[in-house]
Amino acid sequence: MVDAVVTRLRALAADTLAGNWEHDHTVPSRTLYPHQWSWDSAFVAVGWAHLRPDRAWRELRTLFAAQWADGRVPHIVFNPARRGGAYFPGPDFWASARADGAPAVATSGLLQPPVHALAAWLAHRRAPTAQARSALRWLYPRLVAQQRYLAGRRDVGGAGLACIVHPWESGLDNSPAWDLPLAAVPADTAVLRAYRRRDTDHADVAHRPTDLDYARYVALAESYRAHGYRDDGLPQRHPFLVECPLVNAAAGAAEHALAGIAAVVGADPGPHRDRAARITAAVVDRLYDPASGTFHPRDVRTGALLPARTVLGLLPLILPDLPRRQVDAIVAEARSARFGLAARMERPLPSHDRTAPDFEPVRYWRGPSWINIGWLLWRGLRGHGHPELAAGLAASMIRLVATAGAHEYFHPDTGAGLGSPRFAWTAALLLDVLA
Ligand code: 9YW
Repeated sequence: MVDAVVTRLRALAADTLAGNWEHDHTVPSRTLYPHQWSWDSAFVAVGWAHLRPDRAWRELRTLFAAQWADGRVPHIVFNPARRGGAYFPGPDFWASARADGAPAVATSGLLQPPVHALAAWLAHRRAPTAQARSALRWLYPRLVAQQRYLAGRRDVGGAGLACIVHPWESGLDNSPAWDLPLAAVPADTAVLRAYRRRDTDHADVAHRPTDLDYARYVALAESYRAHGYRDDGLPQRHPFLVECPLVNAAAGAAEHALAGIAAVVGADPGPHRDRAARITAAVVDRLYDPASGTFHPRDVRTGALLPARTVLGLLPLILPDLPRRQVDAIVAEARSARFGLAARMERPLPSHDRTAPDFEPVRYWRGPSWINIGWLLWRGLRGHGHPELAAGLAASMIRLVATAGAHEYFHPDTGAGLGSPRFAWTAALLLDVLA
């Protein structure tokens, strides 16, 4: 790539991250998302590590300072200076102060994919300074507690995988992956009369989840909140319980990262390696479908795999110890017309099977291309010996940002920028891809 383009992109990314920095964390977007989001912070830390490692560590420390007593890392930490401002559902809705074990600061009660140990490990590898070691010493027991929560209270299915209780926990809110289990959640858009959606103040309605989606999101969150966000008895009372390939692949990758971190902080890496192997085996055993040749979420309420072939199916590739058979299957799925991965990509990687009847090119996680997903797959391809495909994907991601800017997501045919125009993880992960 031409040096001038790389220099311009690095400057754009640095400027976007600096513009979204908010005293001790980075907001995903100044307009749409004015608080701290969990997995955004992990991606953002990977980017800050290239520019200002102090901010990478600050970002993670701020997030983990809001960890709950049971180990869960909340998916949103509300900035008290912004009060509820401009985001729904805000702190009054979540009412975390009323739940046992919640931190002093207001948070949501849900989680997001646990990509934080990986981010901390990458940040340390980039700049292994005394500051980084000290941050890792502080983070290590907290990252371990996060994993313990997932492997313990959230193992609702009893097979060694974590369950999500809400589509928001997958990070891919309105992915077609969730259509079937969501359809079973009783909800009526009338519930929204009590609230006001704020996302559609800032983004095109056609690019966002629908009102019916939101009614179900609210119903699920209210159901979890009604029991103080406790996880005992979920099968008897909670209408959405799913084992997600991304959340569990991230948990497995986290154990690999924790093995590395343990060695730095003087702890024993062995148990992390054992747990990593168990998670990978459970992901393959429970979520791989030999008939479709890809991974699917499993609905714990019905016991069935969910049939949609979304990009979630490709993400177990981030597991360093994924067996060769499943690696080959994912690569074949990614190279198929459904996702179009190639050493020279014609179009960006979509978030859903582009040949499916429910593929929607502008609606959020139902088709558009996202840089965080591309980055995860890019890492997986490099780790499993596919440098040409990884380079093709990287070139496609760089082209998107070079042409449209650091958008939240992109049109999967034209590459046009969609959603927030100055989005933190797009900037952060671009820096990593360019490095
Ligand atoms: C929402 C902040 C978050 C991401 C999620 C994404 C979206 C919040 O924004 O959820 O209100 O729609 O789906 O992955 O963390 O960037």
